[in-house]
Amino acid sequence: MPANLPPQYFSAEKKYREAKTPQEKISALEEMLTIMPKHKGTDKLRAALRRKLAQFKNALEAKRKTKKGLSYVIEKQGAGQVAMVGLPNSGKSSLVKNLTKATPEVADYPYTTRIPVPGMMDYEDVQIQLIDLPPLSEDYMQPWLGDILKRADLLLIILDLTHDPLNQWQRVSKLLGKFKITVSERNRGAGFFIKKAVVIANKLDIPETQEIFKIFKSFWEENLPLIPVSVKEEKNLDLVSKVLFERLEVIRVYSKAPGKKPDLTQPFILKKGSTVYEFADKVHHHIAANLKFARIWNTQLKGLRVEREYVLKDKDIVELRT
Ligand SMILES: Nc1nc2c(ncn2[C@@H]2O[C@H](COP(=O)(O)OP(=O)(O)OP(=O)(O)O)[C@@H](O)[C@H]2O)c(=O)[nH]1
Ligand SMILES: [Mg+2]
Repeated sequence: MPANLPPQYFSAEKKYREAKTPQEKISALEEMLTIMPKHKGTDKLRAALRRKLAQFKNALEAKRKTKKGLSYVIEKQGAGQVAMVGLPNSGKSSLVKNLTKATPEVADYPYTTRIPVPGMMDYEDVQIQLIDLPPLSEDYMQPWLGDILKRADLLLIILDLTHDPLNQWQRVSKLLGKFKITVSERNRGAGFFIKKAVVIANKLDIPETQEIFKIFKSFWEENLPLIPVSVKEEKNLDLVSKVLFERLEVIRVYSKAPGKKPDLTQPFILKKGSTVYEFADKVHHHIAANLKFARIWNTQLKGLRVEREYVLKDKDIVELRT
């Protein structure tokens, strides 16, 4: 299909060729992309230009980072923060778009996502924060990406079943290694950040990917959850939410005032293994300081009296007595 480019495009292209600094290159490339009509005939060219643009922006950002230490800090919200990790085009943005109200750009060319986009995913009566991120890649990676990944509670690694998933897994592991991050028990070098992870294999709706997944799974040696999904057809996405919640290793605890019904609308979120005392401290440090005992309700217990060291479980209802 012909590209049918307007004359303004060629003058922008001339600017690009004559540009000397990265800033000039970036603005010329952006101009070319704006002028270029969007249709099938220009898809390849647009992708190539975006790739160039990414390269220049990345170089510029790397420079800025060494000067000013540019980075993004995404404030944690909800039951935990989960960072999207994957090679270009694996479906990171599609997933965040599907599971949250956020609207990151989704496109069939690589390097679409340039900045972090957080969104909240509903899971039962809590919300989990997902952060869409630019891809991992051997060509160029945002220098601030490693900091966000290290700060997240959990990584969601997205592989694309249409492009040799085993090879992608190896590349992702190696690229995480560049930030001194590992998710594998089998690969724990000194000084590495060990992160929890869930792995999903996407695009299960495409023919033959079911067989590819079976083979991939037979080679899978990691002690990590591995879930085949189709974001497009919303296959297995409920399971992804459930496994993310489980891997965050948090519990929900509901408070109950003496003589009143429990408040089941807004659970407190605590780390797995938290005690009655830690719950009290989260409600109010004053209550923790004066805590005498507590009563617990759940599917088995009906108001059992427990001491402050008692370890709570997910969905416990707790009455704190001071
Ligand atoms: N068939 C199919 N296509 C999918 C699925 N999920 C995503 N895609 C397509 O894959 C392409 C890339 O999707 P994105 O969500 O933009 O991928 P990304 O990982 O965010 O890509 P970058 O931001 O470039 O790293 C788009 O054309 C999507 O429509 C899926 O489950 N099935
Ligand atoms: Mg994206």
